[in-house]
Amino acid sequence: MTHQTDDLADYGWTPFFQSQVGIDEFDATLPARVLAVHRGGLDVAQPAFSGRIATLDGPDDEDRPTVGDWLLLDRTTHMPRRLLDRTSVFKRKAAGSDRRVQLIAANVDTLFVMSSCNQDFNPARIERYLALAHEAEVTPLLVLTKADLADDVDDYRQRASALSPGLLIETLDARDGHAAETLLPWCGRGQTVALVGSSGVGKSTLVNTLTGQDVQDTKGIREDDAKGRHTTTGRSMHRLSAGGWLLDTPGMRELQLADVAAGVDGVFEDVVALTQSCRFTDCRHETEPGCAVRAAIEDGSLDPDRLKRYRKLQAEDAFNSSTLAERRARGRAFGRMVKDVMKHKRALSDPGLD
Ligand SMILES: Nc1nc2c(ncn2[C@@H]2O[C@H](COP(=O)(O)OP(=O)(O)OP(=O)(O)O)[C@@H](O)[C@H]2O)c(=O)[nH]1
Ligand SMILES: [Mg+2]
Ligand SMILES: [Zn+2]
Repeated sequence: MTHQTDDLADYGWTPFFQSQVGIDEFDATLPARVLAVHRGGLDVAQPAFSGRIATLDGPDDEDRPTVGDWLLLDRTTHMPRRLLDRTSVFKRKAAGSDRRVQLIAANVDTLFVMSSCNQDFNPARIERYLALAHEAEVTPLLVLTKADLADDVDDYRQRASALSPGLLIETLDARDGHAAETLLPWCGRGQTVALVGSSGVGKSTLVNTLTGQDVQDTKGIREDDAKGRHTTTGRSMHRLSAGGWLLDTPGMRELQLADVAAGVDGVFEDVVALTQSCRFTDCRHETEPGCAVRAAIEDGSLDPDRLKRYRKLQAEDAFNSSTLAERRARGRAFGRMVKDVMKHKRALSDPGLD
């Protein structure tokens, strides 16, 4: 058994997952990681078995497996038996009018938020991605590409570090093999990364550098994705030279804000802290007396543009969440979610449980 869990670690298996499986169940099943989701089934892999298996249905959108998930398979039939709790999950509102939740990726450890050291550098976009990372409970790493083309890389670094307290930032040339060394702490054995960033920042270039292969086109040409339908023939998870996994799906590239209130507040901790010092708890930071937010703008400690971006994200989130909330009220998803969050919080605050 020790031997098996050791090999499983190559795929990202950790004590977090092991702790969810009793000894008897562990003997009767095979844990396997979902590498790709297709209409007719799931591609899974683990040390002794890999292949296409039937999908696993669940009562709620969030109970269905997505890329990166861990499943327990029947040892003989390889039918999926159970989906394990996730350390993190990216989701968005599904296309179409009924606004269901669509899962994009699970069990990602680090999100590479990519931007370039040129005119593409856009604080609003970076903050949006950081909010997504916070909401998914994934550690963001800001990767600033094209450092080789910039006159003053430190200037970009400084502007970026103002976006989120304690934000991790790396600057690199995505084409250069040294990029793999720079990113090694996040790409080692069993670690899972995903990346986001606008067209041309060097995502495909970095994927090729980190995998040591030409797995993706880097011509900067948009792939032809007819509305809502994706002809993804490739795998969704790539093995990295350093031993980790890179999760790359069309969904990851199209992530939008959906129900990310906590994520937005996480990125704008400084603004949130200010709002808590306003004299009125329902302060709109407009003409109210004793407004700490306006005071901070006046004394120069808060960038008014940052406040604007915060409000825009909040408004966008309020719109998205209201429809999700309606859906949740109908289903039993909400109770489950609360339970999951509480469980996760407990696990985080008490490492002894893991
Ligand atoms: N000088 C320099 N060029 C880079 C760097 N990263 C990427 N490029 C170039 O920028 C162009 C676009 O890179 P891609 O990797 O295709 O960008 P992408 O993010 O995958 O773009 P989309 O697939 O359109 O989303 C290519 O010509 C790369 O060679 C870098 O760090 N430095
Ligand atoms: Mg690309
Ligand atoms: Zn105020």
